[in-house]
Amino acid sequence: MQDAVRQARDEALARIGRAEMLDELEQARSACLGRSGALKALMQKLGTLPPEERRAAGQLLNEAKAAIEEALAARREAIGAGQVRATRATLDISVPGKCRPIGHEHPLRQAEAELREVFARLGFEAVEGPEVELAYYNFEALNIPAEHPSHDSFDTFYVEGDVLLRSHTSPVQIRVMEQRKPPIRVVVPGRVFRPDTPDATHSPVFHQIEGLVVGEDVTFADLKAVLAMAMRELFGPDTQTRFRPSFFPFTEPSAEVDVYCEIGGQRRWLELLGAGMVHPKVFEAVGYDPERYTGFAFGMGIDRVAMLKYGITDIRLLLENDVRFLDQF
Ligand code: YSA
Repeated sequence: MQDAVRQARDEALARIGRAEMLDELEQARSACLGRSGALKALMQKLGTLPPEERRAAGQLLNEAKAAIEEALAARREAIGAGQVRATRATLDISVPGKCRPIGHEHPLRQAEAELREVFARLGFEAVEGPEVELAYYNFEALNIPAEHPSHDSFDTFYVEGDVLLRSHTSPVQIRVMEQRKPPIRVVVPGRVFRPDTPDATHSPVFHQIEGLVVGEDVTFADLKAVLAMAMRELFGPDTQTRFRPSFFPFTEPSAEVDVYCEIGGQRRWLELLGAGMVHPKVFEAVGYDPERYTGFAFGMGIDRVAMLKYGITDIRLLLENDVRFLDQF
């Protein structure tokens, strides 16, 4: 009897050890502890043994049952934790692999990167400046005196005193010229802020790329050539560009530049940038000799470039961060 118990126990433990799936484990359990299992049959036989043998065999049976139950619990845990490699049903090599979604650059960043590239090819170095700026750089040094009505066209969020959120990237012109001597050829991409009412082409937070070229005989013709070339690089060889006379206190003469394009199925001119020849007062503010140096500058809306490039009809879509929209670019 005792040999039969040991044999049943060893067989059960071996079978439990081989089980790789929960249903196999269940079969092992019922084959030994189930109603018609091996151990159950031996227990029933116990009553037929002479009393002197019965005690020892009973004890052995109890020990075998405890060992089997312990082995079952340990194996169940191992299968559940995935430590045992499932070799059947769960391994289906025809199931497609797990695809981790990879993000991509925001369309505004893509437009900015392309602008940096286009201007790099035209010989411009990219620099950056602070978003929180002093009124002196945003206004006074650019020949916009505090009491001057042109302040209004660059409506501003003030932080405190004469500290503000820059309303354009033009203050970086001053910072660059304070630090360097001509020749200068830089672009300055960055975020700017204005209390503009949001609509399809205006946002209170938007992006500009400033351009500044200073040298000994820089002319308006250079400005036109650089901008026309940049627009063709950005939007294709047939792109039409229009210069309209305008006014900026920091340029003389000044122009606004539009690009002819299709927006929402309609072809029309969209204003992309302001530009002009650097005003002599600006050179004086940074200690450059206005008799010796001339220069041109421009400030372009990056959000508007993204709208044109990607056919986006409303600027607000760019800043809502709706992945369903952004996924398309
Ligand atoms: C002009 C002469 C220079 O020598 C240098 C720069 C400039 C540009 C000047 N600093 C400026 O900010 N002009 S601007 O007010 O006309 O803005 C330039 C461009 O920014 C616009 O042409 C437009 O493309 C974009 N923009 C302006 N307000 C915007 C906006 N884009 C989105 N939302 C707004 N609220």
